[in-house]
Amino acid sequence: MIISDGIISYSMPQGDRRGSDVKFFDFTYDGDVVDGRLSGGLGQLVDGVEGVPNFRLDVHNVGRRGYEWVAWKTDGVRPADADPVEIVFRLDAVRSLTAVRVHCNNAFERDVGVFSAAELHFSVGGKVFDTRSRPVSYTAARDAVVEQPRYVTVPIQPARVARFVRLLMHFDRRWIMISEVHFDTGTSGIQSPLILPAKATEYVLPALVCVSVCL
Ligand SMILES: [Ca+2]
Repeated sequence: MIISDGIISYSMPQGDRRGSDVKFFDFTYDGDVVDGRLSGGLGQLVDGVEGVPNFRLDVHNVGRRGYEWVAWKTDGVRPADADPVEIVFRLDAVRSLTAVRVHCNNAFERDVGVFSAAELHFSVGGKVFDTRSRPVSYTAARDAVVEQPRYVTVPIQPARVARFVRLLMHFDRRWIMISEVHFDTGTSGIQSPLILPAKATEYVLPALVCVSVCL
């Protein structure tokens, strides 16, 4: 099984089709796929492969154009009125988290854009979120100049301790298209992530040094 940044599984809706020939699915997802929902597994969001700007290319010759991207579209409503895309991540242990980084396409000429806003909700046990802390809200500056994909960093300050993270991404344009998600883990000065027992009570840490654990 792939393990990236301590992520042992993520759950989310399956990606959408674009036209008749391009599917922005998570093709390598190894969990359950039921009625368009993925749960309990890992796939292309943590495989280390980033998408290229032109999502209509098959740059790796896998027989699928845009293979690196997983994408969702608004369902006939204005982007501002569409439900956000929700992804719930399960980590291998309770960790202190200082940022989430999402690799996004911004091909706005084709109605693809970085999310307008993101929210992060935290839980130790996975059933109840935000019992001891408020969600993190982040507003992304709209870029209508550069279409190049980029990592969008959602800072978590102060750091939050959690084993489950719910990420909500709000639409800015008709499509949200992502290819990687990474978590940054705070440390207390040592070169290893702070990992607490799963039974630890959720609490807020003071601001810590942000050290990427992207492997
Ligand atoms: Ca990927």
